[in-house]
Amino acid sequence: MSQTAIWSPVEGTVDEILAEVPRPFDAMMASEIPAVIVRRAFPSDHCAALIERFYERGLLYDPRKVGDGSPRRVDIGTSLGHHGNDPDAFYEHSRQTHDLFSYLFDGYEDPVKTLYDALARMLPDKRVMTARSVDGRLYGPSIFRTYHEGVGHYPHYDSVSKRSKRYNFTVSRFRHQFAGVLCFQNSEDRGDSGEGVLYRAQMSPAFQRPLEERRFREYAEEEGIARVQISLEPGDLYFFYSETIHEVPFVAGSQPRVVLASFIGLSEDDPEVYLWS
Ligand SMILES: O=C(O)CCC(=O)C(=O)O
Ligand SMILES: [Fe+2]
Repeated sequence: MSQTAIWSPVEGTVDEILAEVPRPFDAMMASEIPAVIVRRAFPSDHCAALIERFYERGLLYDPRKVGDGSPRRVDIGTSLGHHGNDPDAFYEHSRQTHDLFSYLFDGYEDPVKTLYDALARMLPDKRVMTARSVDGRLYGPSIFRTYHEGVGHYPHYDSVSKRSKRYNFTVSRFRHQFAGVLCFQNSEDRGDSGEGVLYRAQMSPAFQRPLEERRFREYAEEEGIARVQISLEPGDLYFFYSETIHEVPFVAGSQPRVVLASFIGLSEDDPEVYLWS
């Protein structure tokens, strides 16, 4: 595929996406496109019903009303980033997540399966599976993240091998890292807040300073780096190369943003693709 004049995501059903870009993950890796968006991948009424269930079961709550009231992200699932320093605790936490997810979606479609199935269809020559340790212990398959007011991500990139350097985890074997994000609920202020932004900038040492100084947004503007905001409705699923700089502008307003997200490890010459959170 040649350089596109405008850097914009390819979107539609999986079939429509594949008709336009037969190898979407190669196209994202080459920065030809920022992302693919599978529209209506999951029923939006199931999103709303599951969120209600999460609140009823105490899995979701407003962090401003508990403890010291400071805003933070509320997760349902296991995060390697949070638990990776203690591998045994990480695998035990993951085991509990698999247990929870085995009944949490009862009566509705399984959104984790939606994410995995869409990915498998776009990578037909790979075996898509939950990441596992050498001795077969599973990582968390995916994670629900809830961003209340004042919560987001400054511009950053994600790479277990290149940034976190967790070489004691099997996922560090992959040369490339992607992310899949399924929107469950948007924040109410859709202006700039709470919707992912991708920059046409793959991680390079030149970006280290502006990233650390948290002025990458201004830097990108000065340097004329293209950026695109990914607008999603509940049930829409997007995939992007997470070694590309991206951010989630901080949520404004009282309704939190809720997504289901997995990381994806992939190498050109590896028949397996691992997902984790
Ligand atoms: O929630 C998003 O849209 C992106 C979050 C993020 O930074 C990631 O999944 O790496
Ligand atoms: Fe990220």
